Amino acid sequence: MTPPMVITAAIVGAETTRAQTPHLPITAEEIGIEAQACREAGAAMVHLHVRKPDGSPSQAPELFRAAIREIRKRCDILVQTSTGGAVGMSVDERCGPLTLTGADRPDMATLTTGTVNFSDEVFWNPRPLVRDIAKRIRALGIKPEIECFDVGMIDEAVQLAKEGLVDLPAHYDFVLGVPGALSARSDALDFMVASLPKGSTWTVAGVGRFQLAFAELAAERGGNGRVGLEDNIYLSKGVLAKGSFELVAESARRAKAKGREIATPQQARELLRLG
Ligand code: KMH
Ligand code: ZN
Repeated sequence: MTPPMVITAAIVGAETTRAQTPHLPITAEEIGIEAQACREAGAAMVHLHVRKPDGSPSQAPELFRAAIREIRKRCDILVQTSTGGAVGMSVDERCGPLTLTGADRPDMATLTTGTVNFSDEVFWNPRPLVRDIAKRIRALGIKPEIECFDVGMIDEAVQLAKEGLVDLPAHYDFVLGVPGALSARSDALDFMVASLPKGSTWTVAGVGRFQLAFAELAAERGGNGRVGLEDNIYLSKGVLAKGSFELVAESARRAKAKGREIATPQQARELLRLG
């Protein structure tokens, strides 16, 4: 039987600006309110970045702590913190949220396993840096989501498992449609899925106009979907989403139309083997 679909809401990101959409949450309270709305719309997890008060991206632990507290006081949604941050950040900066422990500890953290062109910039992930982040995620006792912008990043996760830095079966997120990287094509998604080690779980994050269509494809193929303002600000052509929650609601509606149940945070915890 096909398991319930885990919807992840990428509610902040590092690149989306308030000039592009007034609906982007920036303060801890705005992030908490948006996370709750996404939970009510069907999301089981938030993929979390944070911003300084001026809206610029940050990986500061105190900003993550404040946002996580605002989220957790409102709802039971799982919190996956970014270790990607924004292009150009140092590894220590990127790993800021991995210093949070106790009640503030994230449920998951991202781990990108290779370097990729990221629009006109480079998202820099050389192998020693990937191993450094993998060790810090492991030391915190949480599970990584392997961020794959191309298929070689799946193979690198297998290599990390051989080195004892990642456990298999792992959970992967395929980011498709970043300008300069692998485009959002259904055959690319199929190749990614076919390249996974047995027992893996996966999510797809389609960028821009591909977002909802790829969450729907994931629903059809038994996978999971990521939507939200980090990757796409439009609900339909020219119509801004009033928040990530509208994108979550639409992908939940489409998934249900394909016969998929929507996972609760507790079900997501079990399906993704978060412990
Ligand atoms: N902002 C991108 C450069 C992640 O969160 O792990 C990287 C990113 C991936 O968003
Ligand atoms: Zn991110």
